Amino acid sequence: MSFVNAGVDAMASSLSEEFAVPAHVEEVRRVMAAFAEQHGAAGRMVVLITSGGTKVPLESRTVRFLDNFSSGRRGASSAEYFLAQGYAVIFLHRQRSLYPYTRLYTGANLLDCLTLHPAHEGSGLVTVDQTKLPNITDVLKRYQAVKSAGLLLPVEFSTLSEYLHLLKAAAQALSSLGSKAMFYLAAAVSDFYIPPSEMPEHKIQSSNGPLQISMKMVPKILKPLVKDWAPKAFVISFKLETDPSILLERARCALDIYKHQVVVANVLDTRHGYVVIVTKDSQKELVLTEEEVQREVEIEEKIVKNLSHAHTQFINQKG
Ligand code: 9Z3
Repeated sequence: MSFVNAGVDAMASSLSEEFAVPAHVEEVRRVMAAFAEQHGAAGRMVVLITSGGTKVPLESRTVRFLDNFSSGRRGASSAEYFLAQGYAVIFLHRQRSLYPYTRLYTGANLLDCLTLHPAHEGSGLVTVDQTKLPNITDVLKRYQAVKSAGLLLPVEFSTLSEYLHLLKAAAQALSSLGSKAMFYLAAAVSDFYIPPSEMPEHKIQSSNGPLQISMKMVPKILKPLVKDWAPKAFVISFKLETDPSILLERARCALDIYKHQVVVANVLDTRHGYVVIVTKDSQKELVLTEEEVQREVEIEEKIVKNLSHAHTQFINQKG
C-alpha cells in the first residue's frame, strides 16, 4: 500500500462537499445547544471532550477502513474528573470506545458478576458480586448523581465525516457560552482521507493485485474552530508523537499556527504517566510518581486540575 500526500487545502472547499453530512447532525446540534443553554444559565462551565479514534472508509460500501489508534481512556477518565470539578460535559466519542464510569469495569464479564437467586427465579432477583466490581457502590453513586442532574451528554461518532460535522455543530452550539466553554480535543483524528469522488463503490478486489491508495489531507478543523466557530472559547488540543525528540517542537508549531490556548503533548508509549502542558509562554511537565502509580492515581486527574484552573483564569481575564 503506498500513500501519496495530495497536499490540498481542503478547507477551501466546504466541509459538506468533501465529507458526507450525517443525517442527525441538526438534531444533535439542537440537543447540544439546549444543554449549553441550560448549564450556562445555571452558571456552570461546559467542556466538549472528543475521545477515541476516527475511521476512514476505503470503499463507499465499506468493508475496509483506516483507523486511528485511541482506546478512549484519556477522554473517558477526563470526563469524570471534569464532572468532579463541577463542569457539564458533552462527550463526543467514538462508538464503543471507553465510556466514563463503565470504563472501570471493561475487564469484567458482566454475567460472571451476577447471581440469580433460585428462590426468586420467577421474579428475576439478581445480585452483584462486589468483589468482582471493585468500588461499584461508590462509582454507581457518582454515575447516578451525574445522570440525574443531566450533567453528561454523550454523542457518538464513528467515521471521520461524522466527527468533523459533529465537532462543528458542537462548536456552534457552545458559542453562546463564550469563554465559559472549553474544548478538550483528545480524539485521535486521521490526517488523511479518500474523497467520495475517488472512492470505489464496491469492495476492492485483491485479484486486481497490490493496492495503491492516494489520500488527501484532512482539513485542519482547529483553524475554523478557533477563528470562526468558537473564537471566545478555551481550546485545548492534544499532540501525539511516537518520537519524543520532535514532540515539543510539534506542540509549539500547533500553537503558533492555530493560536489556541493549550497543547497537551504526549508520546504514545508513555502517555499514561507523562504529558507536557504547553502554552504560548509556558511549559509544564505532569508526571506520575511511583507512589502515585501504586495508588492508581491517573494522570488525567492532574491534567484536568491544571486545565480547569487555567480555564478559570482565562474566564477572569476575558470576562
Ligand atoms: C492524544 O494525543 C491522546 O492523548 C491519545 C490518548 C489518543 C494518545 P487513549 O485514548 O490515548 O487514552 O488510548 N490525542 C490526540 C491525537 C491526535 O490525533 N492529535 C493530532 C496530532 O497529533 C492533532 S489534533 O497531530
